[in-house]
Amino acid sequence: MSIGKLYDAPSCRVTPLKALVKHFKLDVDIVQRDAEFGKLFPLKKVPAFVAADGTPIHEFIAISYYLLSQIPNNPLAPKTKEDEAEVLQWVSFGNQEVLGAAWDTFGPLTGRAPYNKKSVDAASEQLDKLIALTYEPHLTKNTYLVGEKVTYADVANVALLSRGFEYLFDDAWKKKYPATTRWWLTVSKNAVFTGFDFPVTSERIQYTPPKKEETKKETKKEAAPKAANAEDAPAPKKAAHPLAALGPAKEPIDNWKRVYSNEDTREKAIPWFWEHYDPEDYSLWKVKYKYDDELTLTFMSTNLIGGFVNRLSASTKFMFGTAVVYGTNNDNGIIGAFMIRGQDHVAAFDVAPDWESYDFTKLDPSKPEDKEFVDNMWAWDKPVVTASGESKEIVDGAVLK
Ligand SMILES: N[C@@H](CCC(=O)N[C@@H](CS)C(=O)NCC(=O)O)C(=O)O
Repeated sequence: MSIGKLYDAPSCRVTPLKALVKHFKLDVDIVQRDAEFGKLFPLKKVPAFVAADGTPIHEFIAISYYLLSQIPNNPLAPKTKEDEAEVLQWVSFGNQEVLGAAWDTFGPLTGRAPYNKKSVDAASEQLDKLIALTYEPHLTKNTYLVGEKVTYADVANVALLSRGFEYLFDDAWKKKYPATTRWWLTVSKNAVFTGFDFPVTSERIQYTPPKKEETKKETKKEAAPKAANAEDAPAPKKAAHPLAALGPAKEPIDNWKRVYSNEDTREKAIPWFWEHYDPEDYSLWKVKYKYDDELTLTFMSTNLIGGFVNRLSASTKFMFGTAVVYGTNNDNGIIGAFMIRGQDHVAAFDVAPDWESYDFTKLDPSKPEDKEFVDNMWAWDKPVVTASGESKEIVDGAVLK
């Protein structure tokens, strides 16, 4: 009978566990996540391990120690109690501090988490600071993290740092941290990692605009042949849009769209918006999907709002807005904020055949909570707080511009 089963996943926390299983030929089944996974591990996070007696164990460090305890005459074992504490120290440090800062940097840069330049820059600085103050001085004087030989401290930390070498640490970085680089390159080739591939980049991954920016660009392309002020553009061949009867607004909506496209949302665009917002010419609306309960995978919800925004294109000249998907697979919702020309939301939204799938609530920006809602929707950098008070991260969004 096997010792247990380890759920497989492309996660740098799972890699060292799989390495232990394979290198030390532990009798562990490495399995794909199944229906039982969600029942035993309701947070649905990996690593996750089920011992032979059925005990479910989560947390990278706990599973590591369980597997290490199964290796007879473990050559990775530290020699003294002090070394043992140091191994635990480095494993905990790598798992929490280092991977935390690394994820907050590479997650958004690789499109796996929402991008916010300030947060990414801060996380990247923090990652470098951790390395500069810990690994680099230590490894300048020592070959390995603990004692004179490879321990699990090295195995775990090399894996936990692997996304840094894969996406972030360019050649200049490697020159700046030669001891960390030397140690990482050496240990990543250690026999314990036989069969594992650790990609090494020479250039730092660059931020590629998320869908929000792409939507902005696409709309810009469409708008290009029109006059600079779209509201003054000649009427299209199709029947005039009812909102065209309102005539030009005092502050053309395109000015705002330009600021939103080109400036940092929180720092520049939002303050500009409130300085120029004219509640006589425009109104603001909270737009909420009626059937959140029926949403399943977040990417499907993202497709849904992308489609909604596309179908609103006949009203593009008269409105601006963002809609976001928040939450996780099988537990997500859709909400957005839109500014429209005039006060009649039906005229703006009923160009989209699915507009009745949404609830529309007029916002009053003289109320701080409504104003903050608009800010949060347009910046989409903060979690959405649901009616029941739960805070849920934004996964993706779409901009109508
Ligand atoms: N404290 C946990 C963190 C586990 C964790 O965040 N795992 C990530 C992958 S490395 C995950 O499963 N994320 C998916 C999610 O948060 O839904 C540990 O140390 O094992």
